[in-house]
Amino acid sequence: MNTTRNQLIELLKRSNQSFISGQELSENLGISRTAVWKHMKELEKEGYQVQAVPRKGYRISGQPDKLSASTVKWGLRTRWAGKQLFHYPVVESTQVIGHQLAQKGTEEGTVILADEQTAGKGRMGRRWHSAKTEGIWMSIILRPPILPHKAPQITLLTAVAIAEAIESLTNTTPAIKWPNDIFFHDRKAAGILTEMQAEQDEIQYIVLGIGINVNQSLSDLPEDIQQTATSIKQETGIEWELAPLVQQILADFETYYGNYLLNGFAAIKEKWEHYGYKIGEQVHVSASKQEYQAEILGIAEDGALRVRKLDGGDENLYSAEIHW
Ligand code: BT5
Repeated sequence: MNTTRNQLIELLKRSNQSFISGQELSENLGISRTAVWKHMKELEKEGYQVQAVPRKGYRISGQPDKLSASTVKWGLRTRWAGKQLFHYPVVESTQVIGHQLAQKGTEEGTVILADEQTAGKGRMGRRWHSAKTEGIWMSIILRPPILPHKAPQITLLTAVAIAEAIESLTNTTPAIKWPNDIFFHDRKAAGILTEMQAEQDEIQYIVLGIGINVNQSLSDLPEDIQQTATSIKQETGIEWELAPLVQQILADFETYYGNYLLNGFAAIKEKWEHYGYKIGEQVHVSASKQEYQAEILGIAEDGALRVRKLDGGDENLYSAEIHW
């Protein structure tokens, strides 16, 4: 989104419901009054209700409920997450765009959003179903000053931020299934994909992918995941606007990520365990060619999954699939 539009949105947001004159906007933005008028027309095309009253100026009296760079910016309360934001109607995958931008040096916190992905990616070459306007399909570019082997901790703290954001907005409590899934009642509603470009002891960048099913009915989901997936709408019985959810996730993410960089992962462990799925229960573990039944104990201070095997032996898992 271009910077003039960003600034215009900031000014309109600040003036809240009162009018702001074309003159004031033009002076603040350093553009002509005709250019201001053109920007207001663009906002109108995006679905904003713009009131233009002679001698008073402009006022926004209504916002569209669809996702766009402007609607996300409008209520965004972050310092850096999503300050630069790109929105596309259709992409192959927001991850692909994230990598392209990150390689060009794009700043940390840049967000890529899409209404629809034609080749949404899961982990290990799996597909992520990302139908049009029914969910949040988003990638965030990060440049954390941490060692590459710690990158999985970013997945875990992101899961906490998503769980908290969903809970605070929708009043339903999700669970986090280690390492990267958000669940409701044994069904997956969201997944996280953390892709990294790194050298031996330095992360160049991370493209953090977040996929959340929001407004899908069961029949909107492809048949192969109808028994295993859900959406926030299916859990709450109502449709949700996407922009406020994106804003809340970015705000919570910014807090957890900032806290993590300052204080390390141990500070997040307790929060994670609060949402942790199947803690204290028996699950099936597939880990590096080993398969066994184990009880989930929680996570370690470095984010490893702590399990107790049936023979009593404890293990800390860094890479494994959990089934039940
Ligand atoms: C994930 O992989 O859960 C990571 C998903 C990340 C998606 C986001 S969307 C924005 C960004 N751009 C991308 O291209 N990707 C990221 P994994 O744990 O491997 O789970 C994949 C499995 O989840 C699939 O094999 C299906 O079984 C199931 N699945 C696919 N689409 C789903 C959906 N919409 N809802 C629930 N389950 C789904």
